[in-house]
Amino acid sequence: MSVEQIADKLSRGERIDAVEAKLLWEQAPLWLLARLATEAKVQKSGDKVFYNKNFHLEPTNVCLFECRFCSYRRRKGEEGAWDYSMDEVLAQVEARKESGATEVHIVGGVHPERDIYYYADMIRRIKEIMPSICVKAFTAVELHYMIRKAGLSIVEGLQLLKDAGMESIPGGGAEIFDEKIRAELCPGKCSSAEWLEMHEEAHKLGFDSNATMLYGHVESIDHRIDHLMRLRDLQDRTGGLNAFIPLKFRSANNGMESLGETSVVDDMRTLAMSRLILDNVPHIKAYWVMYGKESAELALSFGADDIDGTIEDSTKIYSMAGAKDQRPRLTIAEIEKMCAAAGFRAVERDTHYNEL
Ligand code: V47
Ligand code: SF4
Repeated sequence: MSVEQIADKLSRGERIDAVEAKLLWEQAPLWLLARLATEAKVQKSGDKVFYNKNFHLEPTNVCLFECRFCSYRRRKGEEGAWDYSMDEVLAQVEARKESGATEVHIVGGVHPERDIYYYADMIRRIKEIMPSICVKAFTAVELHYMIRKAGLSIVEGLQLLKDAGMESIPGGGAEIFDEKIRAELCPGKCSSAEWLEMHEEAHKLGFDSNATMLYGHVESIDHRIDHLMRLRDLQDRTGGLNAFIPLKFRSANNGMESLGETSVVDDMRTLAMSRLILDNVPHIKAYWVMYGKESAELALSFGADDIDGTIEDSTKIYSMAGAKDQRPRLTIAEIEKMCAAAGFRAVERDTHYNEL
């Protein structure tokens, strides 16, 4: 099959397989990927690019895992470690009470002394302060640890958090599903099968979720395609994924610094290919905090239809890994300008992609 034949297939709305995806990824000119991904994006979301008013809560960066790509985690008591008390976390929510935020994204290190009951209590108390806020919380890695520690089944653990007020699950912790690469990057963390199972069970219980892929380190194009195919299969089974978010490896201050970073061209090809392979995932997110604002704007011409949110200087994962914005924040006017510059219209959404 030729690049032209695969392009025709996509333009007819047909699904491509792993062999076709590889040929396209490696051989299609950049302009063609931009055109095909934009066609697929417009098919799903027309001229809209979604954003939300959100902030992150990162209760701690103390983590018992030692992912080699992570610039964020610290050991307890180590310089640069933080471990906010419940009151300190709630004070951060209190301070944002009048901000108009519709989503709080809670994520952090896997703290050995915290448990699911503590986090369920945290969610309940956040909802008391901001009753209408949507709690999108805990990567499958954090969930797996806290649920197993409590001796609960996945369904029991997720139900407990749902009863506390959690509505959605963020996409982190997926890294790369290939078992060999995963073992190299983040030994000891929940396996690929466990990550996928967590999301599948969550979807069955009525949560929606996102998925990510950490790329641009030691993986190959085959590993990226394998990752995307496993997500496409999950989505065929459940339909519960809202958005896919490719995460570019940022190399500062971590154990893989010597690898450097992949090019913007690679970033755009990866975005476009994600859109083309994941024909059943409605949204592809260009997470501007990780790319930087300029690349995020460019990403809108390569199939992305979401740029995450205003953030309000509330996350440190990427500033600690070398991202340009050390205090990440976007105003609505900036978001509207970015979208207009790419020829699209900014639309505010909630976590579940209802338009506001
Ligand atoms: O799982 C950690 C990644 C993830 C680095 O669901 C790194 O809406 C690049 O998943 N270089 C957490 N990436 C962040 C995440 C996320 C972010 C924004 C929105 C959503 C969503 C999810 O960050 C981790 C890991 O894959 N990460 N270190 C690094 N040096
Ligand atoms: Fe811990 Fe997450 Fe960093 Fe891994 S990526 S070391 S799980 S904080």
